Amino acid sequence: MLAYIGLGSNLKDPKAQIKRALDSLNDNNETELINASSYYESKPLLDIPGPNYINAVCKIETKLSAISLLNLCQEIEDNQQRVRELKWGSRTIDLDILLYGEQVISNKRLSIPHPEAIHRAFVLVPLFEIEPKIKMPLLGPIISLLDRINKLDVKKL
Ligand code: PH2
Ligand code: MG
Ligand code: MG
Repeated sequence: MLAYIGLGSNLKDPKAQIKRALDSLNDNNETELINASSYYESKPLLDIPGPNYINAVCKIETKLSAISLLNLCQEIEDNQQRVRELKWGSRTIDLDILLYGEQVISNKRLSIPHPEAIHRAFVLVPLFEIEPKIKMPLLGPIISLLDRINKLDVKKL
């Protein structure tokens, strides 16, 4: 299955955190990293005080089910000492499953396509960089989603 994961960090050397998470995804026997976007810098959402974020999006090929992939993402977050505090608080690393094939999933732990992320420049812009022709389940072509947001919210590094 092809899947896309959004990565974000605004603490403890964010670029290194993202690199380490990408390496962990690739080191797993059931997943292979196919491609990763450039890094993008943006302010925290809703102007919540804190350092700027670095975000990226990657494409993986995986044998894992969606829920096992979520478990893997949370393991990687735990390994990088992520502390779960405030909903929108600063974090060392955040891995969000954006898309899992063309599946639409909605249960207590998982909503795919990721309901909020896909309206955010720091997700759409890097996703567009690696997959400009992608059509999102329920949502349509990425290009029309991009038209509706402010692309200047993110700066490519
Ligand atoms: N993630 C959040 C909250 N705010 N802001 C930016 N710019 N990038 C993020 O990844 C981000 C955020 C919670 O996951
Ligand atoms: Mg997130
Ligand atoms: Mg998350």
